[in-house]
Amino acid sequence: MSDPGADPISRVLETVANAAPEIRSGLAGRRRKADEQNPSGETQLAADVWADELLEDRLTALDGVGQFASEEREGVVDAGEGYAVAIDPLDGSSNLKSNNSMGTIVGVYDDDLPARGRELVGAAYVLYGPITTMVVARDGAVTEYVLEGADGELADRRAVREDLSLPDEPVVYGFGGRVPDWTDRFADYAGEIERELKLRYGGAMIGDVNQVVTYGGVFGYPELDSRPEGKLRLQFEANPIAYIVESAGGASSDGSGSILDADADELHQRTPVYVGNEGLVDRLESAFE
Ligand code: AHM
Ligand code: MG
Repeated sequence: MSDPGADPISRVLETVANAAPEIRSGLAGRRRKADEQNPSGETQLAADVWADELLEDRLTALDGVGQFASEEREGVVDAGEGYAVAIDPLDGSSNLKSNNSMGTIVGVYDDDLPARGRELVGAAYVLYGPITTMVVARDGAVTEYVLEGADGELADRRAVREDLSLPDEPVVYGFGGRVPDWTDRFADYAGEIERELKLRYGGAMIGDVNQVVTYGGVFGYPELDSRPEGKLRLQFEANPIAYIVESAGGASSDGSGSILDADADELHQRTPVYVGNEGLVDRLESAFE
């Protein structure tokens, strides 16, 4: 997020940053269910639908954005010529009921969707925690900003961590899914990690990944016995997070290789996700061989 409006990728990232204070302040009145399901079959909240429409309006209006897609809508929206933008408008929105952290995720692909993570040219997440922060990866560098601003005003963005990289000594881990549903090979790996690191798990990937980015460690939403493909979606969640964590010197895996190398066959396809310090992700892959 350098020169305002300098290029389409910056414009996308700035648009998400500018929308963040407004999304945050609009959450309080939108905790009810929306009587609809998203394409993954999950019940949507009013906040999911509202944030999706707000970001669609703003992002499809930008020059240089050719496609828009979201976890909360079925198909790809054609927006003209340019980059493809994939978003998860409110990641971890089930945390809205209990008033815990949530996020917004954005990935900018230089290819038509669905696309491989290697086609990403920028990605970011907003974390609605006690303060609103945004972690942006571009050109191999990761920056954390604090976002402040009132509704309808441009957000004030202050860089608080530049050239962010995962600490060498990992401290925390967080694994999703119900333990009885974990595969044996993942349960064996998790058992080792539990003896080494401290549990930090809040049920919103952005909150949990930000713990890993801050303290070092590993986050996983693993393959499950009932659902070998896990829960998280490749285009909207896994690829952007893998891009950010790898840009911060960490690693990502779907169990066999970097998430960024996974073939993208369907817009809403799911994938197991493991991200964190390289040594911990390597161990996961070795345990799966
Ligand atoms: P969402 O984007 O529909 O909110 O779902 C994604 C979230 C992730 O943030 C989190 O890691 C995971 O779902 C938790 O799932 P569960 O509550 O099923 O354990
Ligand atoms: Mg999500």
